[in-house]
Amino acid sequence: MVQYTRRFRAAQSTLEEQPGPTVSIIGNSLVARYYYDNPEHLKELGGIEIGKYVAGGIVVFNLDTKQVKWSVQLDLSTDTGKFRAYILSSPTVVDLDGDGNLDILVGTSYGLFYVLDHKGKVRENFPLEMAEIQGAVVAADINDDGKIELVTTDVHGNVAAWTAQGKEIWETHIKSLVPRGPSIGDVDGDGRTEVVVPTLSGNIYVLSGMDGSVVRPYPYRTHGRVMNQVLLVDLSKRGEKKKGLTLVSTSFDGYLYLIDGPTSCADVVYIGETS
Ligand SMILES: [Ca+2]
Ligand SMILES: [Ca+2]
Ligand SMILES: [Ca+2]
Repeated sequence: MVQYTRRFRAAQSTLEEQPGPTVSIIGNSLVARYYYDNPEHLKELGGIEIGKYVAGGIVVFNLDTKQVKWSVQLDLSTDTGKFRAYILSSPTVVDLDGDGNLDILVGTSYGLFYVLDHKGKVRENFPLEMAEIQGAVVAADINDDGKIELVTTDVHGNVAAWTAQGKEIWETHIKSLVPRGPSIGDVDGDGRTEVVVPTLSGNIYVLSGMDGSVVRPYPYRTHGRVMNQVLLVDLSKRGEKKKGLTLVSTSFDGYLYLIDGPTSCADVVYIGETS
């Protein structure tokens, strides 16, 4: 069996709200060099340069006992190919089937969207294929039917909504790399939920949660890359009935944007930070 290098690209989320032992999940590429750092061990590989390989996986720690509960390997690739096995975002944890155990959702640079159960077993119908996924997977009721959907985004500007069982509900193409996961909320205050997507092009898209269509007057155009997840906040003052939410985002143009959800009119604050 081929062994390979794993490198940490750690992003971590802690399941503190869960009763019982605290568990931490890390989506990673983990440095397991210690074994092959020994030249004697390295010989077992028969001349393979393990530094050229990448593997991504999930490791679950019990923070009480400080021990690894389990780990599972997902993708394996070389470090030079078009699709590489990095995991660049935090896994999302949510109980998809209501059995009381959290499920783990993660997209990989290999372009695969995984849902694992609480023991690390890949759920039926997964992984699903997209282009390289950099943003976190979002789980929310985006079409207001009381059931949770899953939303994934990729570097080709594909935004896709899936049922918890992995059946595609809709897919929209917004023609720019999506570096972070979407935000979910009733942006315009009409009682229906929207999906807000940041892009490398500087456009912030608002999509209908029902069918993925672009909600006008969006996209909102900033003049630099939007590399953060967009924050959705209710800025209405106490007692005041304001419609919708405010979209808050930075951009690489140096401004902080506060965009009124229903009208897309923005207040901008120069913060001078362009990186
Ligand atoms: Ca579950
Ligand atoms: Ca739903
Ligand atoms: Ca709405």
